[in-house]
Amino acid sequence: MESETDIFYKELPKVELHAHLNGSVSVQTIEKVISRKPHLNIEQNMTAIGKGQRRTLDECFQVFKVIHQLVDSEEDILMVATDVIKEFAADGVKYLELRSTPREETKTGLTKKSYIETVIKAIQQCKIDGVDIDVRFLVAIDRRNGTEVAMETVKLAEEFMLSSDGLVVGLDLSGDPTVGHGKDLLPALQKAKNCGLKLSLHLSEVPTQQEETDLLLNLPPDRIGHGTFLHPEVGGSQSLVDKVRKNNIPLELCLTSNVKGQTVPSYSKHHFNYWYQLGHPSVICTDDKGVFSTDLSQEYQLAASTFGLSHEDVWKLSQQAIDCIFAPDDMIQQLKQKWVDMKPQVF
Ligand code: 6MZ
Repeated sequence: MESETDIFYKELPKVELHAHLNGSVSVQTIEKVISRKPHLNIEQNMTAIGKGQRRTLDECFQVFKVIHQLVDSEEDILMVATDVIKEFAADGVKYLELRSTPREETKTGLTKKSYIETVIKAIQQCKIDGVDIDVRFLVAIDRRNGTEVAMETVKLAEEFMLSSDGLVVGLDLSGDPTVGHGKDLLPALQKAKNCGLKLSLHLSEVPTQQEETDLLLNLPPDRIGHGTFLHPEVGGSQSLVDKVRKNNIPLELCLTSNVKGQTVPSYSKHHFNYWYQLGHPSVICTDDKGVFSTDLSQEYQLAASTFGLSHEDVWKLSQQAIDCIFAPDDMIQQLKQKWVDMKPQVF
């Protein structure tokens, strides 16, 4: 049975800004995909990390490879994206920025272009079906694919930004942080910024990225994913923190992802506290709700119980996330009105 507290977090209107499409696939949807492809011999427990379990970050990246094997056609992507959007809506998310790395698969005829088109189709279909959520899309660059692919991805993202009725709003840089170097991707990221794409970059997800982070912060990005090792207490530096603060760059913070992926030793040691205490814009996100077996309500609840936030504090936190979205001002105003309309009389 759901307690009153659970209900508060479910009903809390929320903004989700850091969600990788293939990491967000639920058990139910994975089972549907598996049943279509029994020959792959993939079982559901190979695609998710359950309660209390931990993996190395490297093992997490192996999980994505399994999911990519399963989700490899337009039909799969349409189903997965539609289900993910509906699940976020059912969890009380009112605005979602979904991100995904376009892939091509010769055997199914999937191309990078049709990949993006299919995600857009899912977003449009959910709107037509009256699902209570606004969704935007960030095209992702997987850092391991290097300079040329990054440049191609930016070109595609730019094309879609101009042709998707405002649904494609930005670019994400993600992928295994121990592979590749941001300096090789800098020209592509600069080009993206110059053509008006918003940038959300995974920065300092592991401790060895100081130099890369320093370089990429000069762009500067519009938001930072994780930023786990930015601050001096964990081997970062005051100058990195100062750069982030000077440009007021919001952080996307994913508690369970970092704990299960073992880049953070426990919830209570999560860097949410550091940035929250500074009053720096910090947005609670899920990262990969399917792989890490979580949802956004649960992430807010965990942040609150770990760091002693009141319901009113939590409300403010979810409301402040609106200012960090990549969609233009009219969407910001609509969301702000929604929060006013939904605000409880008492907390
Ligand atoms: C970095 C991550 C990630 O793009 O196929 N991804 N990149 N750090 C993380 N922390 C755990 N979680 C997910 O979704 C899966 C892809 O998202 C990125 C990886 O590139 C992964 O392959 P899409 O929809």
